[in-house]
Amino acid sequence: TTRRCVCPGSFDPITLGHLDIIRRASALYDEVVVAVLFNPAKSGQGMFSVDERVALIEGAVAAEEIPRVRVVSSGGELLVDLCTREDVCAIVKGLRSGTDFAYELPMALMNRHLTGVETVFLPGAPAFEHVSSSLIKEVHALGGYGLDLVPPNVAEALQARRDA
Ligand code: COD
Repeated sequence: TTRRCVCPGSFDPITLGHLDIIRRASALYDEVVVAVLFNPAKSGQGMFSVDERVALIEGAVAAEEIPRVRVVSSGGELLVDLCTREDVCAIVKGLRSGTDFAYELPMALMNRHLTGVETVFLPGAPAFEHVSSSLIKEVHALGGYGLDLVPPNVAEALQARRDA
C-alpha cells in the first residue's frame, strides 16, 4: 500500500523552510500531498492567491527535483477530511521553536481526536529557524531583501510585485 503524508500550510508564499520539510517528507513517504489550506487566524486575502501559491510550490518542487509530490488546495474544509479523502496516514509539520510546538500541539491532538490521524514533527533546519512567510512579506514590503530565503521562482514573483 502507498504510504502517503500531507504537508499542510498557508504557503503565502513557500519559503526554503517549507521546502526543506517537503524534501525530507518525500524521503520518508511514498507520496507527499502538499495542501494549501485556509488558516482562519490569518484573515484577509494574503499576498498571493491560492492558485498562485500552488503554482509557486509546483515550480519550486520541480526546480529542486523533489520526487513524488502533489500539490492541492482546499478551502473551508477540515484538514482531517482532506486526510481521509486523500488516504493520508500522517500529517508532517516542521517545528522551528518551542513557540511553534505550543501552536502545533493542540492542533495535532485535535486532529487525532477527530479521526485518529497522527502528526509527525520534523525539527526545522537551524539555517531556516528565522524564516517565515510573514517575515519574508514584511521585510519585502518595507524594501529589504530576504530573497535568498525563498526559492528562486518565489524571489522572482516577489520582485515582480515590487516592480509592478
Ligand atoms: N522551518 C521549519 N518548518 C517551517 C518553517 C521553517 N522555517 N516555516 C514554516 N514551517 C512549517 C510550520 O511550522 C507549519 O508546520 C508549516 O510549515 C506551514 O506553515 P504556514 O505558516 O505556511 O502554515 P499555517 O501555520 O498558517 O497552517 C495552518 C493550517 C492551514 C495547517 C491550519 O490552519 C489548518 O489545518 N487549517 C485547516 C482547517 C482545520 O482543519 N482546522 C482545525 C485544525 S485542528
